Amino acid sequence: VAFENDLRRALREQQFVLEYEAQVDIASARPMAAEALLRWRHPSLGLLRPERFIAVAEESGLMVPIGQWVLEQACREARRWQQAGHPLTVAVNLSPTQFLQRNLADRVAAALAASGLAPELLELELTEAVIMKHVATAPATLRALRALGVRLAIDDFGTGYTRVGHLREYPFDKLKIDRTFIRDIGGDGAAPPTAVVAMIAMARSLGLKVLAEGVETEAQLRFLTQHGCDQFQGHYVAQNGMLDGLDGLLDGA
Ligand code: G
Ligand code: G
Ligand code: NA
Ligand code: MN
Repeated sequence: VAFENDLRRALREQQFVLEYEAQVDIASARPMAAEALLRWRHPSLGLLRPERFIAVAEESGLMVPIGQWVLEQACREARRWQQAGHPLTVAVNLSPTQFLQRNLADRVAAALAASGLAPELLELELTEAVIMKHVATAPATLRALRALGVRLAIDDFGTGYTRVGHLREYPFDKLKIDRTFIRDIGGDGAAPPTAVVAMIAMARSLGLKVLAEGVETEAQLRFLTQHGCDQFQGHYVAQNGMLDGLDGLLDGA
């Protein structure tokens, strides 16, 4: 397939870039972490988001080397933030095929070693779907990653069917509430966001930090604050000057 060859060339010719979305601590109103979001600077189509190419990358096996590049680049950039006096955690998304690699923990360790980044400053995001698809192997993989000292977050929470029992057994540090739930907070005639309240309560009872994705409005942030949410990310952050002081550090390269 031509498209697959384009992806191969993109990797070789370094056409991938990372953009960063800050994750803000609600209590201090300070950015504590940044999520790396993959983009393809396509020579003729412009900047492409992952939904345009991740399916083909996964099917062709190319998501493993692309994901490794993401890990290494994110660790390098986080190390640079630290050296600039801003020791933010960097959050990296792991794809299903990456999660299935037998030597995943070794690959992560290699990215840390190459960059000199402390493991505590790397957080790996796994979706509910990935974990549930591999319930048999997930616990061992998660434990191997956690043993490196990196943080683990469960992504897009609420969109899948994770059982609370599993959450209790798995060594997660953070639960990220999917933005589809946040969208409904404070809208006209919106149903009361009981699901959000329940997810925050559940995360706290399991000792997990809880982050809300896709926060865009003051009303949403107020609601989350009142209900004990720990962190948030979304367009609200940049639009309200909450990145002041980072001086373009998160612009990527
Ligand atoms: O915001 P954006 O359009 O970039 O994200 C679309 C989706 O792609 C999100 O679900 C996000 O988690 C995912 N994504 C972004 N970057 C990466 C990446 O480096 N690897 C993987 N596997 N998924 C990513
Ligand atoms: O959870 P995931 O990794 O899929 O989320 C990243 C996606 O969310 C990216 O596509 C990013 O561009 C998008 N995104 C980030 N902040 C916001 C926001 O405040 N509102 C909406 N609608 N999308 C957002
Ligand atoms: Na994510
Ligand atoms: Mn998500």
